[in-house]
Amino acid sequence: MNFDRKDLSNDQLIKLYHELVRPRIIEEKMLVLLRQGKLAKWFSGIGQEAVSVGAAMALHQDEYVLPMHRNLGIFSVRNIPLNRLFSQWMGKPGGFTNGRDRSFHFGTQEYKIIGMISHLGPQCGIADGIALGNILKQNNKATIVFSGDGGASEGDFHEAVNVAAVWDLPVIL
Ligand SMILES: Cc1ncc(C[n+]2csc(CCOP(=O)(O)OP(=O)(O)O)c2C)c(N)n1
Repeated sequence: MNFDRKDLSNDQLIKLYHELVRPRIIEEKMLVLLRQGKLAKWFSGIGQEAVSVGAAMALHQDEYVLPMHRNLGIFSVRNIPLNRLFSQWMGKPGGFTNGRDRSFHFGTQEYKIIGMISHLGPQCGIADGIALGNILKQNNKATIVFSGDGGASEGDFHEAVNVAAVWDLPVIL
């Protein structure tokens, strides 16, 4: 089979592969903990790793990402120490919400990740705001926001897409 490697070096391809495998290994561990009843819930992104990993790797570390519930690859590519991530998901101190909860709905300014808004749709508008802020500050940065089919049936989604287009915002959805 002819593999189209574009102009990527062996080192770049190996790095991409490692970044793809890392969230898969984390997920497999989380699914075991879920079945053992040690975890309340987990949203699997198995098979979708490349969506998050590719997006995160295309960005600079100081560009904001607004992930959804299946975007573990965003967190792993940003190199958040695993002990902090697992502490967060297990509701232990040392995570990002000091053990107050054990969900994916957390953000961290340190890693330029905005915590997911539970309601599908509204975080697209937040991405517009971040992108507008970057334009006003003349920062040449992109912003990535994730949304699924669920969000696409919400009015917030359509307003945000419209605003991004009308204001020519550097938002990737
Ligand atoms: C406005 C709103 N309605 C309903 C929900 C409940 N809810 C959470 S995730 C989800 C499904 C999301 O579907 P999709 O975006 O296609 O992603 P998937 O989970 O299928 O990967 C729903 C309906 C919600 N969070 N917000």
